Amino acid sequence: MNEVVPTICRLCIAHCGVLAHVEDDHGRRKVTKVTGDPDNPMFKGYTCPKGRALPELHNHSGRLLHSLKRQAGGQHGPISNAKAAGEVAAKLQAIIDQYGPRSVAMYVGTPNVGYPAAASVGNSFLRALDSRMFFTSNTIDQPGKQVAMAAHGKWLGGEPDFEHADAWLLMGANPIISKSAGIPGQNPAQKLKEGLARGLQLIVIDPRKSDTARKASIHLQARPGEDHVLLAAMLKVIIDEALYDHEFVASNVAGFEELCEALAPFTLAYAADRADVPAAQIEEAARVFANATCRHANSGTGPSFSMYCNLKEYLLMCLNSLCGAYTREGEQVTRPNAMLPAYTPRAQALAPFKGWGYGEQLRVRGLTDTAAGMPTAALADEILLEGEGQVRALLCIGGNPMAAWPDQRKTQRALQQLDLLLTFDVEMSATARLADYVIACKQTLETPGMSQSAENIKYFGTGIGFQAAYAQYSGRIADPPHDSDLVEEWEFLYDVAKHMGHELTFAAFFGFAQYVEAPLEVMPLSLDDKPSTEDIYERICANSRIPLEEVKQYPHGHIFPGELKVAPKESGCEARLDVANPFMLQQLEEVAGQDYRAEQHTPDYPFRYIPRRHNNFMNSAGRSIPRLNGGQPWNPAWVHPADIAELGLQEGDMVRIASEHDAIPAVLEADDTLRRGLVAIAHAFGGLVEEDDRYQELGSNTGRLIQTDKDYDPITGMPRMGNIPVSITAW
Ligand SMILES: Nc1nc2c(c(=O)[nH]1)N[C@H]1C(S)=C(S)[C@@H](COP(=O)(O)OP(=O)(O)OC[C@H]3O[C@@H](n4cnc5c(=O)[nH]c(N)nc54)[C@H](O)[C@@H]3O)O[C@H]1N2
Ligand SMILES: Nc1nc2c(c(=O)[nH]1)N[C@H]1C(S)=C(S)[C@@H](COP(=O)(O)OP(=O)(O)OC[C@H]3O[C@@H](n4cnc5c(=O)[nH]c(N)nc54)[C@H](O)[C@@H]3O)O[C@H]1N2
Ligand code: SF4
Ligand SMILES: [Mo]
Repeated sequence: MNEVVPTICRLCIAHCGVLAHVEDDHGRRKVTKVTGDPDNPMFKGYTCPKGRALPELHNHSGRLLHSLKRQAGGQHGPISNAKAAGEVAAKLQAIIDQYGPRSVAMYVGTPNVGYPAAASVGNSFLRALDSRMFFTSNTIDQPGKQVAMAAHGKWLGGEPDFEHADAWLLMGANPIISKSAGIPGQNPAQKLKEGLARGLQLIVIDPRKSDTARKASIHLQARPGEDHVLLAAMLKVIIDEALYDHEFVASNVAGFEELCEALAPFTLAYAADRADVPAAQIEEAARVFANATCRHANSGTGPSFSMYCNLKEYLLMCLNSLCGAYTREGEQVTRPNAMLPAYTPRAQALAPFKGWGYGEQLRVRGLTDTAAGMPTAALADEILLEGEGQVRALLCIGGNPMAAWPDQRKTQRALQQLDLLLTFDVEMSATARLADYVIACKQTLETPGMSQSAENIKYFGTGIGFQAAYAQYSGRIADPPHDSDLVEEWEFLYDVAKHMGHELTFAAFFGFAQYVEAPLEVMPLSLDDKPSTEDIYERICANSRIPLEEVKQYPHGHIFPGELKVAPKESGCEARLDVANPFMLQQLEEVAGQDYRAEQHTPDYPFRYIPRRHNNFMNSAGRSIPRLNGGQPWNPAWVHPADIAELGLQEGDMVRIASEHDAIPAVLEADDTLRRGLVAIAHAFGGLVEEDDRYQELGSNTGRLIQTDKDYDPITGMPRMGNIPVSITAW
């Protein structure tokens, strides 16, 4: 049975169509090699190192083959999934009986993009318990995108096609590596190359000459954290020089005059001094963007982490709206639906909507539910803070709080205090090591997959998704390892719900809370008749524009025909894109009033920590695979070579990186792509707090440098996770 089977890599949201080489392993289908699929019309043979390591990820010796339960002595011992489901049901019931439903919280992490049923059944499970404490990694990622969309509104014609653009602005995104921000993720390096060949002007704002910035026509290698100042100055140039789209603004934008007034302090000289880039460069970037005919501006995680995440995203939206940088009436829609329901994109605004201050209230920092979801940065406090409503049980679906949440020390204290910590994982993550139950899961190639999630991402404002009516479905192509007892996340929760006597109803959700393109499909999952994952996917796709059966006819994926043009504005539509949201303008005023020179001058902590991603790892996943870590399982601290020399240190030295809040060990590595005075470290590494001396095996946890309750966003609770003042000293 040696076969080459087309399937989908679901490690990241790009969802590349790949070929899996499957061999017979004593009656089990085992994946031995993954390569690009030249017959896939969207990806045309493209993969990345992580996708090619799928066989190792599925078969490595550290993979969990059985679920585990923490024993009395603290060690973990195996438990069957059937038994674990019964025990967990009883424990949850006891906790709810004693403390109420709010004491149970759920956290959903990044790998869920590969499992369309997991998060929706998870959400349904929590609602069945009557808890609203549902958190995701979104509020420690780019929550400003959804918050800003609520404040600004959204253009329902969508964004222009990168492949026809003559200018593009990327603020703190490195899509060549991340495949997840700002430009389409299907072989982004090739897409950029083609763009540059046709004369695309790429504008990048990044303190680092990243793989993407290296290709830029204009690279503003600014100080981190000053993106909103640069955007404000660019907007001011565009307004002062009357370069904006007068007709678009007159018919679709509200608040123009107030915005002009609020931008007054942000002169070129001010922005140039504050962000430390030449004024002429900011001016040129503004002119190039405004004068292009097909363009858009988008961002990634860098600016999101360095404070004012909502304001930065909001000003990006203002830039797009003043320039009318959208797909307009009669033009071809960039992201038509295939596995999502058919819809009519219109040349009109979706009016702003309430984006925060509603739903479940947190007990700390005045935080509430938001358009981006519940503030995850405050969940550790919700666990630690005693009193009514205290969280006592946490269920993690494919997430790793110990690696990813801000303030690792506090996170560990919180996780250790829980009455019940359950995590679904495929290996013994740092979080799993603290868990009462570690539920061992099937991996992507052992479950069916479909491209719908990668299509759905367009609603999150990340500028990615498929630029065509592309769809692919893959059945299960590998079997779980011999002698294993693995489940899918949704199935385990279904079994727990059944023990508790709760019927689950889950909603297939297309769009976002305030804007749903197709009627919500609410589907009961009968307790008497357990569906299969395939049944659930069929139901999720019940209203797909291209029926699932038809998608299945094309195992290598297919671009379905059917041009979709932006329809005219509905008669009577008065919705406008708001460029003068009071909260945002108040933040702009606050920024203008800051003593920025004092804030930038932190002599005790002379460096600034900034985040960046590593090509070979997907957050904390992949670190244990020699093929991916190349024998170096730690994450170095990248510093400019001149700074290393000035510190009297050398590459390879072990150093102490300290913020005002905490400190971590790290290994120095020279990187001359950085601005001077910065230290960049990839996130999601590290073991437990007490394991710093194992840094060469486990890496350094950047979350430790972050304080959650000092500098934080008042809406999403996201703390300063970048542009953190730090010092570097020999260990
Ligand atoms: N300091 C700092 N903090 C950050 C960031 C940063 O840049 N710097 N980035 C933030 C961002 S953008 C994000 S999205 C979050 C990420 O936050 P998380 O999503 O919580 O972190 P991951 O490391 O992606 O956690 C994934 C976990 O799922 C497990 N896993 C892998 N594959 C599977 C699978 O197939 N099934 C199951 N059940 N589990 C699986 C992995 O072993 C790992 O334990 O972190 C945020 N935190
Ligand atoms: N290979 C790989 N791919 C991934 C991931 C991974 O871990 N590895 N993680 C996935 C996840 S969860 C996400 S959210 C996406 C993220 O995707 P991206 O946002 O593209 O992530 P990064 O590659 O870290 O790029 C962030 C850039 O911001 C810059 N930067 C840092 N601080 C600032 C600042 O204050 N202002 C500006 N303008 N720039 C700044 C950094 O130098 C860096 O080049 O990637 C996804 N894809
Ligand atoms: S880009 Fe993402 S989906 Fe594509 S092969 Fe790499 S990890 Fe997999
Ligand atoms: Mo992320």
